Amino acid sequence: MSLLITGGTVVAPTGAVPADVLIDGETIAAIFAPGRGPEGPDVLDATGKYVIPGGVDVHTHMELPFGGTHASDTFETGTRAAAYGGTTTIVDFAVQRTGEVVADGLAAWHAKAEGNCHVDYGFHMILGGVDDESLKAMDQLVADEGISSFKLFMAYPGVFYSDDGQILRAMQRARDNGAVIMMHAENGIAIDVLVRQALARGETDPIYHGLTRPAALEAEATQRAIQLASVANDCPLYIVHLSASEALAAVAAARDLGRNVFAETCPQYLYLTLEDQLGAPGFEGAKWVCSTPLRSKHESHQRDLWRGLRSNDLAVVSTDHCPFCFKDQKELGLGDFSKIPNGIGGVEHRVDLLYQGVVDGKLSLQRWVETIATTPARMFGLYPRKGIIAPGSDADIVLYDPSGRTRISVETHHMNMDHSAFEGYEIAGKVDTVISRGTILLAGGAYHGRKGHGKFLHRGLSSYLN
Ligand code: DUC
Ligand code: ZN
Ligand code: ZN
Repeated sequence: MSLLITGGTVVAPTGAVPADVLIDGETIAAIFAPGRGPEGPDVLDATGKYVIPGGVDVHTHMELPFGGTHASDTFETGTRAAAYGGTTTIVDFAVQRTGEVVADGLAAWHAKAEGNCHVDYGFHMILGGVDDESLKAMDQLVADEGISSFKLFMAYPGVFYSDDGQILRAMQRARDNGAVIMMHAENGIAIDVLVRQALARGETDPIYHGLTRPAALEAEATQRAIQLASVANDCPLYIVHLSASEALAAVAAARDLGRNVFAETCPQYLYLTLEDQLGAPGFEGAKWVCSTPLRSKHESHQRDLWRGLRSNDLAVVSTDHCPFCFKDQKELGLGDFSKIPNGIGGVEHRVDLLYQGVVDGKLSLQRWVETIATTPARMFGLYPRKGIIAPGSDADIVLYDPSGRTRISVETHHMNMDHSAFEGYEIAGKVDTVISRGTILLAGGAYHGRKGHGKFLHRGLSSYLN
């Protein structure tokens, strides 16, 4: 089936131009000057709308077993929420738990996702143990399984933690097989000392989650990861969920030297703060317990993160979508902040929240599209299939209405959460129509998607490296 999108403004990292887009089957067939497209296909009128590539969220955790419970979105509910919010590709994290065989962890993730997704999906692999066997498995995943990125943790001793020697070995392997190392950069050994000391003083409220994970320990780990990647002959390094100015400075310095060092941030760090959310009265702040934590509004973090997005020291905005309900899940940490499951759900709102940055003059239209779709696709081996409106690319397209409005609320969201981290936020724009591989998932407020439409994406190597 052919579909011609007419009258809209196509936005790419290189600019915004009025153009008509012809879809043939699952892919984009051609782009025409306005009014020059063929007669015959069905027409979708995009007058007054931005025509952007479907969002690519490269950091989600559907059904993740974590903190004594499971992330509350399944692949079905989470990818449906993603579709509602204009995200047509996710890359989730398959998990090798410590002591487990990598292939078994991967098989478990395929079993959770297959046949259940509303949008296309790929996997990174979390390595919970670096040893000879898992290093060999890295090569096999890159060569045969379409998995070209591996996440390591400098935090969570006894859970996902890798020591510096393990990190170096995995980086050396990645340097050889072409993979990207993704790093949770927080000094978990030092954090655990601060957590124990806080609890011993009776400091049990959610805000102490943030106060025991100071920016200095994010910066120290970020710097250490950058140095270890340097020792591993400039292994490509991607810092996940960066939240602190000091960590950003370390990334910027490495990038100034031409290093293959990259970072993402997430909407929660751009909008929410330690005082206003994590420090909410009573146990309310538990809703915003995530790691890295929300930072102080009295410091420069948010200003610097927005600036980092403009300068490309921050290349990507992902969500780190890791939802937990307040009732029975966040409540596991009543009386002990260290038992609150870490995570915020936001897969539905990333495209909108970053568009608000455009409205507020903090980001250009082009950088909006680049950080939410094009660069994540390039970074993680999905480009040009995803992340761009171009002939031959998958017809993953969002019509975005700059004259619409979006009010974020638990009453209206589609994520499986009993609260919203962004409750009451108003966006001066709206996801109008969502198309995934030529299939209309959302139009005129009506949802037409279905589970099973989303397919596994066999990713290649990053095309974003120096
Ligand atoms: N790190 C993540 O990337 N996601 C959830 C929790 C965490 O610490
Ligand atoms: Zn992490
Ligand atoms: Zn995460």
